[in-house]
Amino acid sequence: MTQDELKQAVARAAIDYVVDGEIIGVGTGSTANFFIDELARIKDRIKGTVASSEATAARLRGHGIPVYDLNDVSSIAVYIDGADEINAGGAMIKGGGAALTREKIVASVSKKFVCIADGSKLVHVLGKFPLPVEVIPMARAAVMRQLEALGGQPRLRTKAGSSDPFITDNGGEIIDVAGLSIVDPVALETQINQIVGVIAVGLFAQRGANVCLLGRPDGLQTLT
Ligand code: ABF
Repeated sequence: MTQDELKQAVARAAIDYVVDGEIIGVGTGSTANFFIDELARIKDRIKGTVASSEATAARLRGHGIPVYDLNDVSSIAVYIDGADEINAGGAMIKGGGAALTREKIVASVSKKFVCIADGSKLVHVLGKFPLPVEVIPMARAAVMRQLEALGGQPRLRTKAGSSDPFITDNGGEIIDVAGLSIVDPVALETQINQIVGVIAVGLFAQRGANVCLLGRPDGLQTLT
C-alpha cells in the first residue's frame, strides 16, 4: 500500500467517529483532505463543520458541506485531524501545514480529538520532526533566542522558492525548531506558551488526541 492509500484508509475509518446531526471540527493537510472527501459522502447526516484553515474551508465548501464560523458555534462533537508526529500517549507535533493555531483553537472546543495518520507518524519520543511555533512577526528574533536557550535550533519558515517569511492565515510567521528531544511534552508546551510573542506552539500535549487511527500495511491500528 502507498502512503496515500494508508491515509485514505484511516480517513475512511474516521467516519465512524462522526456524530450525526452535530458540528464536526475538520483539520488540515493531506490526510484531513482525504477525510473531507469521505465526509462529503455522508454530508446530509451532519449539521456542518468548523474548519481549521482557509484551505480546509475551501475544500469543504467545494463539496457543498456547510462551514460555520467558530464564534457561531457553542460546541463541537469531534475534531478530526492529522499530525506530523504522535506518541502512544496521544501527544502530537502538528503545524507542518502551518495551521497549528486554528487547529489548536478548534481542538480546544471539541469534545473528542481523533487523530488520523499513517503508521510512520507514531514515535517513541517527539522531536525528530522540527517543532513549529507561530509568532507575531515583530517578536520573531526575540522568540528565536529563547527557543535556542531551550536547546533547539530555530529556523524561520520561508515561502517556497523565496527568502521571504511564510505568512499564516492569521498573519503570523512560523519558526521550526529542530534538535529537540521532547521527553516531557506537557512541560515544554507550557514553557513555550509563556514566551511573549508566541501565538501558539505545535505541541498538542495538554490537549492531545483521545483516539489515534494509524494506517499500517497490515491493517488499522487504534490507540486510545
Ligand atoms: C495537519 O496536517 C498538521 O497539523 C500537520 O502538520 C499535517 C499533517 O499532514 P499530512 O496529513 O499531510 O501528513 O494536521
